[in-house]
Amino acid sequence: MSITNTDQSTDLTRGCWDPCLISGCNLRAFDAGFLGDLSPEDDFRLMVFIRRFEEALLRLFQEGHVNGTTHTCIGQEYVPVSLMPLLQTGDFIFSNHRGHGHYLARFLDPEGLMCEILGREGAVCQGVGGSQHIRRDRYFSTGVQGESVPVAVGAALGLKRSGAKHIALTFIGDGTWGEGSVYEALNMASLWSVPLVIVCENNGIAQTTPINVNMAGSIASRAAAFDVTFVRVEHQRITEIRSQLSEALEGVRQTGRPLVIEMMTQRLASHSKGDDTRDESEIIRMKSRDWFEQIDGITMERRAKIDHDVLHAIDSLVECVLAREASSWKGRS
Ligand SMILES: Cc1ncc(C[n+]2csc(CCOP(=O)(O)OP(=O)(O)O)c2C)c(N)n1
Ligand SMILES: [Mg+2]
Repeated sequence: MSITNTDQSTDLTRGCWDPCLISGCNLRAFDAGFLGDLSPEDDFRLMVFIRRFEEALLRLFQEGHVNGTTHTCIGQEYVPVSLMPLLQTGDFIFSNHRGHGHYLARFLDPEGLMCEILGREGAVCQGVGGSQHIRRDRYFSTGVQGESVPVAVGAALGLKRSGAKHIALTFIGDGTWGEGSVYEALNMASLWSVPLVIVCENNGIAQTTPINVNMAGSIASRAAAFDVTFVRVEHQRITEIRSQLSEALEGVRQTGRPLVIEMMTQRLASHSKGDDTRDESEIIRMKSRDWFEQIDGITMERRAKIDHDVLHAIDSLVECVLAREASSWKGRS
């Protein structure tokens, strides 16, 4: 099977990934317009999918199959899963080094992403981007902290000039508020009134540095200094997050004013691979608060069934991707 990514004119060789291997058979990439159709099971399935995909990546790294590095969003999966259905095809998304969940929730393309990270035929960016540097349609990721915010301001300015009611949304971490480019960008976004949304995934740590030793003041007061609206989300309940944020995002579309969203979250795995200096008791405490343990509205049996099916689908995906030839750069067409 061949899927043409029209915006990039990239022919992606496909064939490893069959969403129907997973119970419910309605795992799909998010796009605006079907928020009402989403059930707690749909959300759970996608979050479990992202988690198991990344756990497989960590194993593949250990086995020497991953080129470059990789960072997982284990613990934070609910952030993109809550947000993506609030976004539209015409919106820009700028992701960061911890971006697999952002990509999977946007496109549901585990095959293209895994091929990209492993450098195999079928890779979404022909294997030259790896884990951190993906471009597909209006989705971009970068491993350079703070790079995306000024670029997103430019995209937002373009949207404003075109008259489209779209937004440019960028995911950053709490530690990325240490980059000066973020402030230059916020200043211009506010002065120019452009539809920029910064989503800060505040997991309280930047690599091995806890937030209390790297940030004076607060993210709220930094947004206020630039006269930018600020919203904080303090829990992991997806439906409530969507109700809280849909109005705020609609406000950005209508007024064109920027917005900062702080999502209080937790990183359950190491920063990258095996580089966690946090105390074991802290990890245990965080795991007891993990969304996986707290999700409502799905029986234990259903959870186990979904998880089992997801694991099976991912095992098949890994086997199939590993059997592929190495990807090769064919240039831009
Ligand atoms: C400009 C720049 N400086 C340093 C790094 C190395 N680096 C990668 S991620 C990271 C910490 C990021 O912390 P945070 O913004 O809180 O995001 P998190 O990793 O917690 O998701 C650092 C220092 C980088 N990628 N880019
Ligand atoms: Mg952080």
